Amino acid sequence: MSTAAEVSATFQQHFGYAAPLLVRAPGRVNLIGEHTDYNQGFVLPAAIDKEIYFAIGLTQGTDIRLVSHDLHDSCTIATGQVHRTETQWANYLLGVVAQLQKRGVEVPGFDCVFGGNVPVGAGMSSSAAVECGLAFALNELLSLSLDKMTLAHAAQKAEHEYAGVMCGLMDQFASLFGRPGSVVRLDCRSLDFEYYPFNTEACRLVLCNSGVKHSLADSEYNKRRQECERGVEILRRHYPKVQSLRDATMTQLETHRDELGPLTFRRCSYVVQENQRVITACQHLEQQDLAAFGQQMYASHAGLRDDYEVSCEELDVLVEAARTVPGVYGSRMMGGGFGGCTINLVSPDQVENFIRQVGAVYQQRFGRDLETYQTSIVGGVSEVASNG
Ligand code: GAF
Repeated sequence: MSTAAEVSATFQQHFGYAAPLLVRAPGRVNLIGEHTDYNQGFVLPAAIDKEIYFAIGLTQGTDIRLVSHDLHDSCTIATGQVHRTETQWANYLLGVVAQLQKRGVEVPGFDCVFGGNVPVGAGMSSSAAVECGLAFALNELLSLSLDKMTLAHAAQKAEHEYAGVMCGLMDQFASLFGRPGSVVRLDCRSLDFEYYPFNTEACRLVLCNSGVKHSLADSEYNKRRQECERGVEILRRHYPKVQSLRDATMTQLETHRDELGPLTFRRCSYVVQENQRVITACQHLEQQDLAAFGQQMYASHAGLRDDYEVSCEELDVLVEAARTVPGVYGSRMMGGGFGGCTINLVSPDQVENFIRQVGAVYQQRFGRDLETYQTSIVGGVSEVASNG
């Protein structure tokens, strides 16, 4: 856990000069639309006040010198020899450098210290924040004038190639395009997006961290993506216009249920329904009907648990516990799954009671304290301060 001031001070200490640039990059929540991004569907994320800070400056040398403030670790690599390393945290950064280099950017030596308060493995996209923060910082320092969507794609590719997770675009998009006080609906095919004001007078976003991090999460994530692709391959034999699950309907899935087989059918039907849920949920949000919005969240969780099979016992217990608390509109697991957080929409006057009641259930059931975060919605990646 580090503050921007601490990251900046460590830079001065470690490298002996003041960092020319300080950048903040937020993590994200996602209200609804899980595992829809890589199926070219819709998502509804927002950037939150859990952030990674970067102190960074270009050098005359040819080395990239990286320091993780939170892990008390460092890594140096020559700009001409950027590759995936054994040091996992460094890969998120080196992956971004490699993407810029692939686009023909000559990346000179630079010094960078980073650290922050996005809990790792909690489904709040700490890795996307790291990637997007560095992409933004290098874009500034090198005056590359790359637009934010290009930075998001470079960061996503870094995750594919240097972290081995075949993620969609949601997390990187949310970190870069967040707007204070608004959630944003992204169409992951056209890349059109629309902001929806999120009224914190009416409800608060509370995250409950299950504390579970399954080591299988990344490989299972990639497997889900392949299962979806397999579904599309089968559907296309009958409906050539189906390019992704975004284009599929439940009737098509039902018609070819036997050919799809039970597992692929379940995976695909979850995605098709989740996509529709995002559209419906946005209509409810426009009408400020939080109760109806919350019902879509519960349905999303049930699909993730039963059909997509990416939940776990702890997350299911948290959602069921939330359901019994007065003033809770909706609750669901958030992010890739296999651990991490639930996201809960709670009436402001019931937040304390919610935390107490769900915490008590969690303690009784699993024998450990529940970590919770009341989050607010902030703007996307930006400069904190510039000294030159
Ligand atoms: C992870 C991925 F990085 C996102 O792209 C998205 O697929 C999400 O899981 C599930 O909705 O956060």
